[in-house]
Amino acid sequence: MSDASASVPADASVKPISLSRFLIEEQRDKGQINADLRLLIEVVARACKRISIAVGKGALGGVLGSAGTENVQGETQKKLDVLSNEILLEANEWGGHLAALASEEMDDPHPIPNRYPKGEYLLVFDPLDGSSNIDVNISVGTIFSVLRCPEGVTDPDERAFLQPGTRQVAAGYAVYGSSTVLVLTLGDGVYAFTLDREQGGFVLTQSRLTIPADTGEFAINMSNLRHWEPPMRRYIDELLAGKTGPRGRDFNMRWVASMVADVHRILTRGGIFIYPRDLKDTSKPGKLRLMYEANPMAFVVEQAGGAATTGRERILDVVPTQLHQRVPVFLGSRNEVERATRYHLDADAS
Ligand code: FBP
Repeated sequence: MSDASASVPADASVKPISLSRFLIEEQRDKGQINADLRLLIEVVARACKRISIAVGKGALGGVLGSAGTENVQGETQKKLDVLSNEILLEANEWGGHLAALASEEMDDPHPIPNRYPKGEYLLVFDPLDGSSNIDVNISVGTIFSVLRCPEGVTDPDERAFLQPGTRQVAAGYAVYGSSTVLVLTLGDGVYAFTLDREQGGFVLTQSRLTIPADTGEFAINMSNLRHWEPPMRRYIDELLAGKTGPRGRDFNMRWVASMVADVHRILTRGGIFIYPRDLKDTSKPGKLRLMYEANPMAFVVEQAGGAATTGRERILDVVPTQLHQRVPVFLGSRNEVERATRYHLDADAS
């Protein structure tokens, strides 16, 4: 059973090729992607490298603290939220592979300026995930998802983005921690690339990451416990009861409060990450956003053999109704996600 003591050996079987070469081989040898998608991923990766440098500068770069503005969710924007958003917009709007972009930090989709050619893809992203950890030097990240622009749509608005997660053609995240790691799926497995700060490029370090089906580790913000639905309480109470309870074994808890960091740990050694619906604010079906947090992470997790649900249905099957809609999130080791989901469906059926 994977747990905190399990160390992850460097994957000696992986040939440390550059991200560029990996993508060219995915295009040329496997026909997994076309040239435009390859270029788009390269550009997103370069933008993440620039964000990694800005994050790494911390107080020296004058990027800590609040920007004094609010985003569409009513959240105070951090300077790095705004800067990361600008870096991703500037890098992606002129390349000719996008029809439009959308972001956690922008109310509406960003159209490609008429002076630039348009492409066939839509990019939606959370430019800086884990904002509450920026000023305290804990890992943060960038999460992205790529969709095709619907046929015949030349000026995509919000409706063009409202596609279920099963329609994603690529997704991933960059985590800015002790090292910067880019994790990517193109729909045929999950790959991790580490930023080589000397060479200035991403290098393949893990191939075909796989999440163990079982785990002894869970991640949830326990301070919301009193607001949870009964099946959620039951699931967590059983984990906390450990050996003395119906599960008959102990479970350990982790909560970084940066989804990218919690999910990266699960990609690396297993676990279950949960941000459930809570009754604190019944107008909100959850905290995390479907289009640029839940969907890309669910695609990555499923491609690594894990599972991802809302507690009631597969996240990738959810048909979006709004660009910034929220959903409950249960993802990670398949057997735990299926058990937690079963508890909710059983409760609904009873
Ligand atoms: P943003 O920082 O992009 O708004 O993301 C939301 C998030 O920070 C997740 O990364 C994280 O899992 C969660 O919220 C933490 O929530 P809480 O503050 O309730 O622990």
